[in-house]
Amino acid sequence: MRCRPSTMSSTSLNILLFTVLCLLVRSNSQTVHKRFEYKYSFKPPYLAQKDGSVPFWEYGGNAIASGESVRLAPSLRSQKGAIWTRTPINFDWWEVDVMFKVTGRGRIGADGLAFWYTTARGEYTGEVFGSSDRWNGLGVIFDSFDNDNKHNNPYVMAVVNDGTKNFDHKSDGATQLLSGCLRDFRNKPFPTRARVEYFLNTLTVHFHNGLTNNEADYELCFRAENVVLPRGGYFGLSAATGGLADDHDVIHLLTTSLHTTQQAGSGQQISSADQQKLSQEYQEYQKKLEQQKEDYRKEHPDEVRDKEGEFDDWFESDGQRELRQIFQGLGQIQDVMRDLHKKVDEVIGKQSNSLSLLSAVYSHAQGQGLQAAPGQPAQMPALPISRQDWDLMSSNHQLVINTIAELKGFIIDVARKSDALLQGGGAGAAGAPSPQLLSEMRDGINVVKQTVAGVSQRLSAPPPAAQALCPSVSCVSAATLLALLGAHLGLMFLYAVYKYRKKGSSSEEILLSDVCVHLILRADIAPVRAAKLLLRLFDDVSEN
Ligand SMILES: [Ca+2]
Ligand SMILES: [Ca+2]
Repeated sequence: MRCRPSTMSSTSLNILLFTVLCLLVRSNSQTVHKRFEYKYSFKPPYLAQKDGSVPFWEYGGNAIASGESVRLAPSLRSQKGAIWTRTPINFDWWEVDVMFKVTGRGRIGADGLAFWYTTARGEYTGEVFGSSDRWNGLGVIFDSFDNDNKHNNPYVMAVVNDGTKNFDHKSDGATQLLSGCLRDFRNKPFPTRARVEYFLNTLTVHFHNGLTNNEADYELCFRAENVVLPRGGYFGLSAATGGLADDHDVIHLLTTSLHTTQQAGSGQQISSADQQKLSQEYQEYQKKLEQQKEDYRKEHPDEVRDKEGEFDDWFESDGQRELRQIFQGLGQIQDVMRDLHKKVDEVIGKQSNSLSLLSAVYSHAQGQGLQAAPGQPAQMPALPISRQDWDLMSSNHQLVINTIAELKGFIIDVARKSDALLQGGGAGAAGAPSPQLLSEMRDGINVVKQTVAGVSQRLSAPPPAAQALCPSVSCVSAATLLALLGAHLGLMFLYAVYKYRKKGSSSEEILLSDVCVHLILRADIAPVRAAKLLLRLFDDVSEN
């Protein structure tokens, strides 16, 4: 009995470990495979070619592409521009990293910039941040201007549209947005970045505030689950200015397709042959660009220098330099803080790990303690009797044994006296009991003997088992039964004595009957042993 719980607990522990292992293996097997999609990306240097075109992309409106960035909308009034992928995407899940700068002289800017994933390419001079209204798909909007005057701009938000809704500029899309976060992305020392991830119908937007140049400084803007976007859409970027105007520059847009393991496995089989060809293509393209740039430099040596000079003038003011130094200092402080943060996270992680281990060990030990200790505290609740009852019972047993020892003395005495009586009766014929009486007595005694033997057999079973067998409420207790048996025995014996006395009485007979009455009437006689001893006495008597 005691072994079973511990084996059970070890089995359950094994099952738990197995489950954890299974989960670990499963989570490892579900690693996301990423693939950079250069046909849906652009980045400096040589973002735009010599003719101004951006490979795999089309732009229009007031947008201008240079080698370093795409200026979607310049800081002039009512400007609009956009850039779109030429072909729709051919993968389901993706991650797009957009690095951009929204800069302007004003304390407040307008209107903002948007990233799109829509079933059709939008206009270049549309109503919603330079793109079309009633789009079908997703728009991640960086809204600079506070139209509803709630002092909650600049704001980053995602708006999913099924092609039927008009964007509500008056409320800054407050009633239409899926989710968003309040982030200032204007006039930052470094370019701001947004990482939009759409994987297994979960849309996550991380934002990099541009206070540092560190790749790791993204923070979560929002995460939205159960987002269903149409398949095979186009990526796009657009921007617009209003009465107030910012420069809206996009430095890069990097697309990565995301694949689960199964998808990646099937995809790799197809691409293994293709891959070499594509990388070759890419390298050739890079060489061509390099060549073109060299040619351009040779042809226009002054222009390049002038441009660089312009930039130098722009950036070399004392205020700017000071500001940059401050920001650099701040960036370093932030780096240190982030390292500290990571370390604190590590410490907390380790602590919680060890805590959970400790608690697991503690609970396991506690469970085993209950099973291992044979002591009453652990097992008492399983039995129908309490410890007090148990103690009472054992003390009663002791009392019974003492009483029986006392009784034994009496009975031996009685036996001796009855022997003497019988011998005396044998000598005198008048006082001898008739054979008929003796046989009657023997029969009666045999009946009692059988009953007592049965009872003693039952009583010899261990008390807890006896307790467990009979329901505690309705059972006749052993004491009651034995009292009844004792009374029965007593009556039998009294009857025998009475019959015996009828035949002929003497002083010895009176003594015998008195002793028996005394025995039976004694309150503290332990019934079992008394019955057994009486039985033996009767055996002796009947044999004689
Ligand atoms: Ca707005
Ligand atoms: Ca607002």
